[in-house]
Amino acid sequence: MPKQLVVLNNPKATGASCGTGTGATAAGPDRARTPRWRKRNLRIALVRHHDLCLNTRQISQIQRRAGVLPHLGLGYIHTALKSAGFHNVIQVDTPALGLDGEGLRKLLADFQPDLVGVSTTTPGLPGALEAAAAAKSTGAKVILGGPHTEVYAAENLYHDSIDYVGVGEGITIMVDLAEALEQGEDPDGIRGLVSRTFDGGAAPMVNLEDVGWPEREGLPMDRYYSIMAPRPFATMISSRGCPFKCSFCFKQAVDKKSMYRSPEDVVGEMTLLRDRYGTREIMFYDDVFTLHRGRVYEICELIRSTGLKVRWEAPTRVDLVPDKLLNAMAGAGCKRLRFGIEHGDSEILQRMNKESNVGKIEKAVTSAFEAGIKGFGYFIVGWLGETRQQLQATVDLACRLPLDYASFYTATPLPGTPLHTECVEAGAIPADYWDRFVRGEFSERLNHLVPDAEARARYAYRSFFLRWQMAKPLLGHAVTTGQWRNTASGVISLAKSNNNTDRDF
Ligand code: B12
Ligand code: SF4
Repeated sequence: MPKQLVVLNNPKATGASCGTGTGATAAGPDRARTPRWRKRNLRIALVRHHDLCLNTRQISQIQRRAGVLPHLGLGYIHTALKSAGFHNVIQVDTPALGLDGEGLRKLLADFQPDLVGVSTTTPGLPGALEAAAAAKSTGAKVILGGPHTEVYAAENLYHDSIDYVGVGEGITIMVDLAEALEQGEDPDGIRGLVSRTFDGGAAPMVNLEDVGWPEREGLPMDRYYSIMAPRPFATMISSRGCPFKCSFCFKQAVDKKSMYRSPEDVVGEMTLLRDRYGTREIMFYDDVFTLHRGRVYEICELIRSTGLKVRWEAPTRVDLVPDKLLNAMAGAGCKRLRFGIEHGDSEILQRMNKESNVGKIEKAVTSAFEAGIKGFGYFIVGWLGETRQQLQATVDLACRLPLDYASFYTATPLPGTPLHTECVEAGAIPADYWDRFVRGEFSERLNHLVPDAEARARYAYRSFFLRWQMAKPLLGHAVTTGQWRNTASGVISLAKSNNNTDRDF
C-alpha cells in the first residue's frame, strides 16, 4: 500500500518562474530562488535500468543483439540541472555499464545521492522498480519519470520506493524538484510533479534547443553500439511530436504539439559529436524526421556547406519522402531511412490508421534505394485477427522491397492507445492488465493478440534474413560496422530457431 506522507504547510502559490535559464516555469510555491551562480550541493543520480523489460514487442533472438543505445532524456535533464547550478550529478546507464540490480545498488550506495531520478517506459517498469528500490535503500528521495508516467502517474506511488512521479518534461520537473529539496521546501506545487499529497498535472513540452545539448560527459560512450551502425556511434533528436494517429502508437496518446530545433543547432551538435567523440554515425530519435521538409533541406545544405563528414540515419513515413528530398539527404550523408511500413495487407494498414498503402510503400523505399539511401523496415506481425494470408502479405512485401534490414515486432497494445481499446472491447486482453502490471503483478506477459505471434515473428525474420539476396547486404553491413560476430550469431540463431511452428498458424 502507498505510504501517506505528512502534508506540510504548503502555500500552493502559483506561477513562479524557476529562473533556471531552461525556459522552464513552475506552478509551484513562490520560492526565493538561489542565484544561478551559486553552486548547489544536492547529489543527484539519473538512472536508466531497463533490462527487465516485460512485454517487449521484439523476439529475444533479435532483442539481445540490437545494441545498447544512449538515453537522451536523461542527458537533457542532466544539462538542465547543470545550467541550474547542480554539478553533483551522475547518469547511471546500467545496460551500458553491464550492471545488474545489485551492481546498481552498490554504485548508488557509494555515490550517496540525495535525489535519484529513474526513467522508464511502460514495458520497462520492472527494471525501473528494481532501480527505485536500490535507490531507496540509500535513503535518497526517488522520482520516476519517462513516457510511462504520461499514462500512469499516481498509480506508481503504490510502490513505497517511489516518492514522486514526474509527468511530462523532466527537464523542468527535475530542476524544480532539486531546487525545492536543496532549499528544504515542500516540492508539492511543482508543475508536472505528483506526490502522495499533490497532483501537479503534466509539465508542458519545452524546445530542446533552449536547454542545450544533452550531457554525454561521464557516459561510457565506447560501450554504446547499434547492430546497424559503425562505432563510435551516437544518438540525437532534432524534432519531437507527430500529428499522425497510428492506432498502436503511444505518441499519439500523449503528443499535444511539435517542436523543431533549428538547422544550425542540429548541425552544431553533429559537429561536436564528430569532433569530440570521433562519432562515425548518428542515429536520430525523432518521431518523424522529415515532417518539416524545409527544415530538412536546410539541415542538408548546412551539412554540405560546412563540409561535415558523418554518416546519419533517421526515421520517417513513406508519404514524407519526395525524390528531391531523398537526393538532398543522400548528398548530406544520410545512409539509411527507417520506414514505419508496419504491414503488407491493406485492410490491416487501414485498421492501424496508417494512412498509407502498399503502392506508396513500394514507391518510397525504392526511391530511397535509388537515391543511395538504404531502407530499414519496421513491421508489425500478429495484429488482432491477422490471418495466415495477411501475415504472408507482410513477409512477401518485406522480401520484395529493397530493404537491408527489417524488424518484425509483435503487436502490443500499449496503455492509452486505440489498439488497446479495440483489444479490450474484442475481449482479446483483460481490461485491467496494465493496472495490475503497474502495481507489480507482472509474472505473466500480456496475451499476444494471436496466440502464435512469436512464431509468426520468427517466421518473418527467418523468411527475410535467411535469403541468398541478403548475403550481400549483410556482408557489406558487417564490413562497415565491424560487427561480424553479432551479425553472424544473429543469423545463426535465426537459422536454429524452431521452424516447426511456421506451418501451424
Ligand atoms: C529511442 C527509443 C528507443 C530506444 C531506447 C534508447 C534509449 N536508451 O532511450 C530503443 C530502440 C532501445 C527502444 C526500445 C523500446 N521502446 Co522506445 N522509443 C524510443 C524513442 C523513439 C525516442 C526516445 C527519446 O529519446 N526521446 C527524446 C527524449 C528527449 O525524451 P524522453 O526520453 O521521453 O525524455 C523526456 C520525458 O520522457 C521525461 N523523462 C524521461 N526520463 C525521465 C526521468 C525522470 C526522473 C523524469 C522526472 C522525467 C523523465 O523528461 C525527458 C525530457 O524532458 C521513443 C519515441 C519518442 N519520440 O519519444 C520510443 C518509445 C519511448 N519507446 C517505446 C517502446 C514501447 C519501446 C519498447 C517497449 C519497444 C520494444 N522493443 O518492445 C522498447 C522498450 C525498451 C525498454 N527496455 O524500456 C514507447 C514507450 C511507450 C510507453 N508507454 O512507455 C515510445 C514512446 C514509442 C511509441 N511511440 O510508442 N526505444
Ligand atoms: S507510428 Fe510514427 S507516424 Fe504513427 S503516430 Fe507514431 S510516431 Fe507518428
